[in-house]
This record gives sequence, structure tokens and C-alpha cells, in this order.
Amino acid sequence: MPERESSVIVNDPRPVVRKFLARQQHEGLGAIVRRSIGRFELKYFDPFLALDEFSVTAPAGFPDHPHRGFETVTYMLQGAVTHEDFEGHKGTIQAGDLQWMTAGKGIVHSEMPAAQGTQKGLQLWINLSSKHKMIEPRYQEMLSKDIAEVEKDGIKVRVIAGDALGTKSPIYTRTPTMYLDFTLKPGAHLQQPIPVSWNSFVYVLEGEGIFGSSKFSPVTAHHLLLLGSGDGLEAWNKSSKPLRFILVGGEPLGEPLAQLGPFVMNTQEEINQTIDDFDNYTNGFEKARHWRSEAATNLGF
Ligand code: FJE
Ligand code: FE
Repeated sequence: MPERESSVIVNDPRPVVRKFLARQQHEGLGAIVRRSIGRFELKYFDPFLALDEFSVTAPAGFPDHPHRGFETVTYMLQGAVTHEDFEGHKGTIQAGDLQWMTAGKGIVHSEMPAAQGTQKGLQLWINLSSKHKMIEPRYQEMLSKDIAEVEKDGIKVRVIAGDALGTKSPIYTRTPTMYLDFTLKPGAHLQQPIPVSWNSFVYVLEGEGIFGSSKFSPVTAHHLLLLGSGDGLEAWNKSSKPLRFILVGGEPLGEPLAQLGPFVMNTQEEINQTIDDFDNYTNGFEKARHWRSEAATNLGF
């Protein structure tokens, strides 16, 4: 077979098998999210539980709430969000920064706007396998300046998790995951390998792109594209403006799912136990008994 490219790194490009427009809905306290994964038509895309493109303006936000059994990955696009948890872990996630939070057996925290104007970002919920659901909570945080950014042939990539263009992220993914933030200049053509056994999707942030096959029609912002089987993604920017999207992939867990909002376990029995633990401040929720975030306190809760 003649090689048309100097280096063909995707032999069997993944097709786009489903496409969703993420519409706005209200979540938290007056916050607006465009939820793609996690809405009723797409409850779960193993191992991904939710993908929200969020938009919060004070006094809206996500005051004190719990998590158990999964990870939340917050990647800021504009503005800043302050978080504080029941163990005293606190910080501000600014545009371009990343917070990779492993809730494990339990986190209670608040996530609130840190600045005037509208704060925007992405929050991805990644499931944990049964043997990792009750691990100790852990944070991995990266400032924008520390996230590797590589540019080649009109393609810029910020390597949040996994590797691209020969650069590897230091983030440890308990559930094997890749998370890449691509910007393609007009005319650019991308080939990005994805492990064949993984589920993967694209979420378009800006501009318009062609994904999966050069014959497909262009896709615009706020669309989620589920990719079918193959060994990688091919994408083209045939427009006259920059194209920005994220590519996320993960190894499916293949386990039963029992979910009650922010509690994600394998069985209903474990969910009942989790409600019990949350109500009684046990098995990881001990510190929730006497804790209230400063944000909630200031709002008069
Ligand atoms: C949550 C409702 C929620 N998407 N994107 C119910 F809104 C939330 C929640 C978030 C969230 C937070 C940020 Cl910073 C960004 C989000 C949902 O906090 F956890 C439950 N259970
Ligand atoms: Fe949260």
C-alpha cells in the first residue's frame, strides 16, 4: 500500500458512531452545564460517568456535596474555581489548570467561582474499579504552565493524561485514561493513536472539525462524538478558523454500575451502605460531621 503521509501512525481510524449536542441544563446552585455523557440518552460510556462543560457566575456554584467511588477531573477553560474539602484541602483552579481528584471512599467539598464574570471549564467523571472504589482520596493538581504543550505541523496539544506527539503526562490514572486538548490550525490533519481496547470520544470546544473520515461533515462546538473501534483518531480542520477539541479515552471496567448521583458503586447494597455512611459520618465520611465550607457559610447555609 503506498504511503501518502510521511508517517502513518493510525492504520484503522475510528469512525464516529454517535453524535450528541450537549444542551444547557441547571445543576448545583444556579450553575449551568452542558452535560453530554451522563444524560439519560447516554447514562454511561464505560469508564466515563459524566462530562459537563460548565459555566458558573457568582453567586452560583457547586456548594458542599459528597463523592464516592470515582474520580472527578476539572479542567478550567476561562476564569477560576475555588475548591475546599472536609480535610482542609483548598485551592483555586485557574484557566488552563487541572485538578484530578480521586474521591475514593469519600470526599465532601465545595466548588465555587473564584472571580467575577463567568467561569468555564470541563468536568469529567471517571469510574473506579470495584477494587479501587474505597481507596483513600487523593488529589493530583497541575498548573497551566506545568502542563506539557507540544506543537507540530499545525497541531498543538496539551497533554493532560496519557501521551501525544512523544510527550507523556505525569498524571497517574487509576483507571487507565488518556485526555488530550488539541488545537488544529486551518489545514491541519491529525492522527492520534488510541489503544484498541479502549472507549474514546471527542468533545468539540471551538471551531469546526471533521472527525473519523475525511468524507464526514463538519462538527461544531458543544458536540460529543463517540468513536467506534479502531487504533486511533483522524481529524481535519478544513475551515478557516482554529479548531479546538478534547480527545478522551479509557479502558472499560466491564463491571456492574449502581449510581445514586455522586455515589457510584457496583451494587444497590453498596449504595445503601454509602447512604448509611454519609448519614452517619462513617467509613470515610467522618470529617463531614463538623465541616461546612467557607463558601457555604458565607452564603448563609
Ligand atoms: C454534583 C449536581 C452537581 N458538574 N461541573 C449533583 F452539579 C454536582 C457537581 C458538578 C460539578 C462541579 C463542577 Cl466544579 C463542574 C460539575 C456537576 O458538583 F456533584 C452532584 N452530585
Ligand atoms: Fe464535586
